[in-house]
Amino acid sequence: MKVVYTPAHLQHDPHVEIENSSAHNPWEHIGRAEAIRETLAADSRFQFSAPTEWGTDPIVGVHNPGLLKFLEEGWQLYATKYPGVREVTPDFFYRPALRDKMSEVREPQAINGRIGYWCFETTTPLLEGTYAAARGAVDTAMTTMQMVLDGERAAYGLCRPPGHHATADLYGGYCFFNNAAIVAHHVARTTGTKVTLLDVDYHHGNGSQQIFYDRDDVQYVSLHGDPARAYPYSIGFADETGSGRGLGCNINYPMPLRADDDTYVAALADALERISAFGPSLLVVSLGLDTFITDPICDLAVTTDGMGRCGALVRQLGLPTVVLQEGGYDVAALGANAQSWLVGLGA
Ligand code: Q9C
Ligand code: ZN
Repeated sequence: MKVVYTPAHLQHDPHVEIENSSAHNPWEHIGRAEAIRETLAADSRFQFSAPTEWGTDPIVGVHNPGLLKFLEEGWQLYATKYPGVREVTPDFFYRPALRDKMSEVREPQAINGRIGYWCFETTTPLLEGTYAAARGAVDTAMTTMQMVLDGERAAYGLCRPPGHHATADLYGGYCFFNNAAIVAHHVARTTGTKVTLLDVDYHHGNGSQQIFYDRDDVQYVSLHGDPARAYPYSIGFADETGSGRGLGCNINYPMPLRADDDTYVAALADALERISAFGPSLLVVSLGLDTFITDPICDLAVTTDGMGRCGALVRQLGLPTVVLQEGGYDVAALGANAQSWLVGLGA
């Protein structure tokens, strides 16, 4: 199987994550992608290549150009105002209710206001190299997509930073640009065919759901920790089925605490029936490996063997498949889990 990887991700090297009211070592760090790269590079079933450059057009296909502009210039503006800063996190969040009963929300001018306008939470620091890394992840996703459009049955993009929490207008949840949504949108728009985005990350892909919620050309299907207990808390419930033309094209499977291989595979089998019924020409997979039994920040119980069963089930769909890396935080197990899932898919 072809794998797309770029060292550009090394430029997004956070040292601090503000989570659960504590500042600690980040769960999302460069070692994650390096661990996966090392395992796959040692396995002759995987062939690596570097991404080509796609520019910003695919990004503004799904994202507000204002978000792109902020991510490009925000760190520098902040560091000019606060010299010596390494990692930038909002101290103010622009919530629309602040202007309830007043005129429309507009982007603030001051840098502290701007960052709180484009970012929705505190665990996603913006660094000097973040923009270049996030652009590299989009290029990785788009290059993986092109391999599949050119005839590969499946290919894997080792994207970092991940993408599925980024909405059209907002970054957060370790995500800056929504790599998978950018690919799904690009394929649907340029080929005029239907696309399914299957999200198996532990966390609900709130960004992907938001981007496609009112569309009938991209189906979004997600298995994730029940938002009643799990991040992002406010979205990902089973009764969120889409709006307007998109009604019925959004399908959520909130999973119970400690769901094991059999429970997970049964839900995935149901999801794959819904995908077949939709009739897409291509599948994009948001591959989170944080459903793993010993993931340090999640609470499902999928094993390495279970990851392989999931890949094998997805293979049975018989669709051209673009697999893009999302989360996964048990670094010692990430390589084996990615390998198991991709070998199941048919590496
Ligand atoms: N107290 C991805 O897996 N932290 N993002 C949760 C819980 C953020 C996960 C806070 C988790 C984001 C791509
Ligand atoms: Zn996740």
